[in-house]
Amino acid sequence: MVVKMYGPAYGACPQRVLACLLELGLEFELIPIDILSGEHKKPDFLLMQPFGQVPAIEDGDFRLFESRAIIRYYAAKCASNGGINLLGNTLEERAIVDQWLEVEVNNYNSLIYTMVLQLMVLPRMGQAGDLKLVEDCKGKLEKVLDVYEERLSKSKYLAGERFTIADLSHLPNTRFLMDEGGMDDLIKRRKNVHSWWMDISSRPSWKKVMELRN
Ligand SMILES: N[C@@H](CCC(=O)N[C@@H](CS)C(=O)NCC(=O)O)C(=O)O
Repeated sequence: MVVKMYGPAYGACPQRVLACLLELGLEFELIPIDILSGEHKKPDFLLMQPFGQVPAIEDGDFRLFESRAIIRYYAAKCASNGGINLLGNTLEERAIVDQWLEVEVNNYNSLIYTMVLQLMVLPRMGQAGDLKLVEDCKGKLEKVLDVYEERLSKSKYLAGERFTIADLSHLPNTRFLMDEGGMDDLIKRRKNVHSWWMDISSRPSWKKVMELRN
């Protein structure tokens, strides 16, 4: 069954799902949703994602939204079928993956989401972003990244020695810091975080996501 993946390939949350599908070698059809024209708020799409956000997937009769729920689902499905394992093998290994996925949502994404809103989204809507708030988030992100630096001095990837969905989930927002956000110094000043970024962003799956974006 070909997975239908709804969302623009330039969106951070759709990119998380695309990276996962590509990493797992799953066949999919990308169905572009034009968020700039408000297609994600139209009744047809609200049947897929009642909050009017991207991404959402359709896999036969099965529908799912929330990018991290989608990557957890496909990672678990593939691992249980004996395919590529982007989770741990034991309950404890999987719990560590979950722990870092939660850190990504609560400690990392929450700050970067605010910065993207202030620096990119509001100006595009003709409103001035709050640069003081951006500086505040940047200061908090320094502390979060200090924790990452320490963690990555002890293991190659966040959840251990193997690449997992915990690392994968960080790709879209870290790319924002490195490219559009002009905050690459936050990553480059930290040796272990920088090596980790160079490693995970050079995976063929992520390179393909970057190609799809264009
Ligand atoms: N927690 C959701 C967040 C989805 C989300 O914020 N998507 C953004 C694009 S990355 C979106 O749809 N923005 C348009 C809007 O919220 O109206 C997920 O991970 O899927």
